[in-house]
Amino acid sequence: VLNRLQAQNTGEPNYDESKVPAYTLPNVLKTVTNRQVRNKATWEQLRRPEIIKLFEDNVYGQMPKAFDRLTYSIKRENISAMAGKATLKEVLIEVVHDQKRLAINLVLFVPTKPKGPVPVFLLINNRGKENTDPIRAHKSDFWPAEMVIDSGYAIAAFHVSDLAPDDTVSYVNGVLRLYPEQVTAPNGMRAIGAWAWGASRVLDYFEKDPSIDAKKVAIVGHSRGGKAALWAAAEDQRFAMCFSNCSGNTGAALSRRRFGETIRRINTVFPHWFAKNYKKFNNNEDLLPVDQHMLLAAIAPRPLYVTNASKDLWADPTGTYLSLKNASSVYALYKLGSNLPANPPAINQPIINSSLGYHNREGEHNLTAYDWNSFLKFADVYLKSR
Ligand code: GTR
Repeated sequence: VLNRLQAQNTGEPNYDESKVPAYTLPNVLKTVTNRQVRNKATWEQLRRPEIIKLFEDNVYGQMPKAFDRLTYSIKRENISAMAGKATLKEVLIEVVHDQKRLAINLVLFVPTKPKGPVPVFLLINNRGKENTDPIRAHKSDFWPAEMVIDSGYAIAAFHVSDLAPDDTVSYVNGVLRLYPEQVTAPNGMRAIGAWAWGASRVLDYFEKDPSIDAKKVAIVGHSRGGKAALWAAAEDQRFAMCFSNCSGNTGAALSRRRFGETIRRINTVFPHWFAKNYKKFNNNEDLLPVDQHMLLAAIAPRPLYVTNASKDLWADPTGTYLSLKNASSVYALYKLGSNLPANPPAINQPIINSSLGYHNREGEHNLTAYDWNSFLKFADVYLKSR
């Protein structure tokens, strides 16, 4: 205990499993009025909305649902992109609210001559814009568009800076201009919420694009983008599938373990990511009415794939797997996820045969071809065949 307190006071991250404090997770299947959830109906009508509200009020902030209108225009189309394998569309999505306008730039590749509307992978790009180069002069494994097209899926991406620049000061210069009350509210959304909000607006667009099967949209994010991907999928049940890569603290990893990154550290270094209320839980994890297994559970019964990288202890691979395992009691209400093993699989052994998929890839904190290759296998099972 002394070691943990010392660690918290000095801000040193703990990487020693023996120093993980004893903790009790909030029961995902018990309502705030202490009612045990035994079936899908009680989960969907009572407990799930409760959990979403707890995350809104205490962690990510509210998700504004209303806006005056959404329009789009195709800025550029190339029907023979990727040497004829795909059609490129650069789409300008505009959201107007209270006479203010927000532009989201979407890059979208759709396989040539599909049999019908195709499923799509949508990446929340939190890295350089060159990763999603529409011209394909720059290619990167962070968004391996050719590989996804070759597998028969469409692939799309938007950049987080369109919604909220990833900066402690200028994060307000995006969607928060349309909802200024969010900036001052203790439970107002900030950057991570804004990115998730943007993903839902892209999904609004997909619903209007006949080449896309909007019932089969997989949301993908890495690290801070992986936190936003989970929040988007939890908030917006239209997302069919979620891939959260190396999302760590306030992503897929359990906060109460205080292993690697902590709530205090994330709120200190990234004060613009989460609701103001979240700061109450700095060094105070046990008081949080949620932990991250409940966020994963809120995605049920939709297939969810979570990853870690073996050298990325900052994102707590063990705590991530435990979080997934603890979400499985909700998937079990749908008779899903029961085959998730009790213990984390060995490195480079993806779990594909469960609605709760997982791998711990060898290597560093990153989104790589290995990760995408596993995502495609998982999607082939749960998205393509349906
Ligand atoms: C780190 C941060 C993590 C994660 C990561 C990333 O600095 O502490 O929570 O978001 O950045 O986004 O790559």
